Amino acid sequence: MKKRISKILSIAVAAIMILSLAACSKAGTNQQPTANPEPTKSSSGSTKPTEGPTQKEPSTISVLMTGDNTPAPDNIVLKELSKRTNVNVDMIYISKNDLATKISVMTASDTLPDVFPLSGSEAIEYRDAGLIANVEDLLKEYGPNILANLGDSLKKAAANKDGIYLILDAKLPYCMQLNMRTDWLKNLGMELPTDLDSLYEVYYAFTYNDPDKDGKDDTFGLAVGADPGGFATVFGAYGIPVARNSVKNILLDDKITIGQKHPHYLEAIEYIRKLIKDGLVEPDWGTIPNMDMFSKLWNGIAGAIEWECVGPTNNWMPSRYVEDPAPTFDFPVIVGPYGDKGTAAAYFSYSTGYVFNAKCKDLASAIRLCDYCMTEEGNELLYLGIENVMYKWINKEEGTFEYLGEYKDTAVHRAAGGYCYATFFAPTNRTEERILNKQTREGVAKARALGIDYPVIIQPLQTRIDYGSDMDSILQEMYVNLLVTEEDVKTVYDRYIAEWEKAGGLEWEKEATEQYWREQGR
Ligand SMILES: [Ca+2]
Repeated sequence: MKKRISKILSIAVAAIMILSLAACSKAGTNQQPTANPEPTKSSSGSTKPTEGPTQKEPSTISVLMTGDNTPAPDNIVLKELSKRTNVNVDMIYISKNDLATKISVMTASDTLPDVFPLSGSEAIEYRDAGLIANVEDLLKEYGPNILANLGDSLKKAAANKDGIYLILDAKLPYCMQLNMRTDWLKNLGMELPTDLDSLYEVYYAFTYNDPDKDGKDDTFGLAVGADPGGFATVFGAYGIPVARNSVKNILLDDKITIGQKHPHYLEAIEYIRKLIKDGLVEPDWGTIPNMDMFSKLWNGIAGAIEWECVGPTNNWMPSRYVEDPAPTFDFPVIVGPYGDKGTAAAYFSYSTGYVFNAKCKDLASAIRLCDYCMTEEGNELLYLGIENVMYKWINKEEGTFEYLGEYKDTAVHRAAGGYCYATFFAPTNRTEERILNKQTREGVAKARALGIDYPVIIQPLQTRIDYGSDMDSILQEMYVNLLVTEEDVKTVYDRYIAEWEKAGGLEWEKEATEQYWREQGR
């Protein structure tokens, strides 16, 4: 894939070089912008005088972004955005599946828009080909909100070693956490668990002590599947950073390795084995699809789930739950035997974002536009729409609002431009999080505050490209087998780790460690 893109790009760059050479020889001048440009011919052919700064007409800035909606081309949200920023926004909105092709075609035909999304490795190629702008100096003047949101993180992107080319997505992921039914705890006269022993006692009581008081043996402790993320809090109690679908890397004696090699990994495994053996968790955990796993929580069968709390206490609340009244939840913090707690920390993605076309005629306006989108006010416009026309706040502090009139219809709201552009230069404190209910917002903050730090390697590693999928499937198979094996757990573990090391793991550890310390400046 990477090779293919490089090839397309090098062809495109060659084509552009030929085109620009032709243009130069024809015009007899170079095309570098100057501080005080002479009157130039616009594309329509009319000659426009240079305007003074006070009466400057708004520039048109073209933007490419992806989404799953179908906003009307000239909708009121874009018009409002243009008005507020004094920039005419020319939005090209396409399906995510079409992005790679669209960028390739636009690159080849030299029609890239002023602002467009690129992955980190593509950004390096485009930077080296001279296609995207270094906006480091302009950001200081026109991008205060971008800098306030992303700050030092910008320099961590591999494309930004000698300038700032790639503006990262300011979104922070949600962290995994334990969501536990407090109405069941109340029925049982129990408190929120605080350590692994009291957690076991709660799961035991949720399974065997009729927490829903219906006289039937019809419940268990935890809704969970085969993803280690379903026990992220247990791993975290042993200091191992685990997120949804990923056990993170760790630093062990200054060397990068997998979280599965953490010295307390098998202790966490033994604890989980006991929960399974004693029947306290989803019995079909090895094979159950996510939706079926969730439904055990929604139907009052499971009393807890490890998931980002945005699901259990906000998005699913109350409509997904069959009980009336709906269950109540809290987020217990489980401290392990060595004092560890939490789940894998939330970091910005260092490899996705937007870039500015090196040929953009008004980079200052392009950055001003994007910077406004990275304010709470700008993101409110792009998510909720125009205040008091499309929506109104009921209680802004509480994050409650209502859509107005025809905009109550989601299709009408999105056709008018509401929601569609909400991810474009969204700030970290984005509207999507600000309209979560209070308990969920507090839960999100609590989970992030308890994040377990782990080493991040920014540059893609060749050993991951070569052996990544083989290595990952060995580790996933190991996890499931460790939880069910009748053999000695350590023997099984050693066998799988040896297999992983042979399948590329040792090579990966070497490359990852070297690359990590290089990126840390050692
Ligand atoms: Ca029962």
